[in-house]
Amino acid sequence: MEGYLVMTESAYVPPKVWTWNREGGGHFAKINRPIAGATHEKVLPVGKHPLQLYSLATPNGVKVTVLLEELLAKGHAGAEYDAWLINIGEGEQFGSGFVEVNPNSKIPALLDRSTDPPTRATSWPPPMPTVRFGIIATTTTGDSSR
Ligand SMILES: N[C@@H](CCC(=O)N[C@@H](CS)C(=O)NCC(=O)O)C(=O)O
Repeated sequence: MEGYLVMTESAYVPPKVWTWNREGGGHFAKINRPIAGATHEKVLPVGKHPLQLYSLATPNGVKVTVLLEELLAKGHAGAEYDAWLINIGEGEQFGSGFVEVNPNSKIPALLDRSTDPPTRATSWPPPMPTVRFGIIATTTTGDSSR
């Protein structure tokens, strides 16, 4: 069947009661856990801009960087940000500071420190680009039509 992907493995049958197979499922299954929360204390670094981005250059991790860079290229100075590396391969998404910003322990996570208290903008939920674009567009130029 040229041009088609042929599935050779049998269909996945979910177990009645799920158990965590830490070693199964490859690299990313190993870093995921069936429970939420911090595994260790780690204060996040904070830079000079209101927007603090905590992420890593994975396909999902670059989404907010792309958004902010597009806004900056369009002249939205309010989209200036400090970017900090969260190495999910090393479990840094389970540090206490990161979990405070995003309890789901997923990158990318964005913190807006221009509000009191700071606004936690993470993509799970709500969809971050929509929320962030609205906030950035209205707070930087007052013109959200561009
Ligand atoms: N819905 C989110 C998903 C974010 C997501 O899945 N991030 C992954 C990396 S690409 C992550 O943080 N994984 C770490 C973990 O699950 O512990 C999005 O589209 O940005």
